[in-house]
This record gives sequence, C-alpha cells and structure tokens, in this order.
Amino acid sequence: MRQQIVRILLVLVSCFTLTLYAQTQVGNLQISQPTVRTTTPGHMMSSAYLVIDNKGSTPDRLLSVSYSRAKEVQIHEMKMDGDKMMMRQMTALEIPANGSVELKSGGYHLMVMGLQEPIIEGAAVKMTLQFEKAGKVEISFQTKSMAGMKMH
Ligand SMILES: [Cu+2]
Repeated sequence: MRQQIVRILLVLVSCFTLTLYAQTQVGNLQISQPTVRTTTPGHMMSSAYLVIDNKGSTPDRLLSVSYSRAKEVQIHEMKMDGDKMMMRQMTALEIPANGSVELKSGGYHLMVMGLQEPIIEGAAVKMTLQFEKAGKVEISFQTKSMAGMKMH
C-alpha cells in the first residue's frame, strides 16, 4: 500500500517535470533544461545551457556541438582568475559516471558563434550534441530572453 502511494507520487512528479522541461535520453545520458539566449539583430553570438545526467557506471564526454544556423558552437568554461572572469574553450566536457554536469550562466556553457540570423523568442533551435559513448543526439533548445541577465 505504502509502496503503491510512493509509486503514484513518483509518476506524478515525473509527469510534472516532463511538462516543465523536455528531457531527452541518449544511451545512459539524460539531457534536460536545454535553453538558449535570444539575440538582438546584429548580435552574432549567444550562449546555451543544459543539464546532462549520466545514469551509467562509466564516464562519458561531450565532444562537440553543432547548430546549422551558426558557424560554430564551442564548449566554454568560466572561471574566476583573481577578480577577473575568464572564459576558456574546452576540447571536451566530462560527464562523470553516476553524476551530472550543469551548463549554466557563470559556469560551463555552450557558446554559439557566427549566427546567421538572430535567435528570436520561441524560435526552434535544434543543436546536435556528439558524445564519445552515447553518440549523437539532436536537442531542441527553448529560447530565453536576455532581459535582466548579464551577458554570460
Ligand atoms: Cu563563452
């Protein structure tokens, strides 16, 4: 009885989560909360964020990201260097076994460079992520307005 209630609650919680954020499963990885910042005309750069959960017992690595409407998508890391915020391009991003990595403002993020058109509110932004073990997966990013946010 008690177990059944717990199970029903879990189903309810996961339904709720699914409506809030689209989740994508690829191999042992679960990708959620993909968001990309909207841009103003003339701005060729944006940043994108997501959460990657690794349910597997071996680490995986995000090797590359591509977006058909941009020249390049880089994997970046932000770090404080003394009192300066520094940004560094990474060749790969490790997703630890049974762990997760959050790409967020002020931390790891995807840098979308050389945009061919602005990213407008509600646009369908699909990027392809390439993982070492889980392989390739296409993710739809939800647009998020820049208003009230610091660049990066
Ligand atoms: Cu960056």
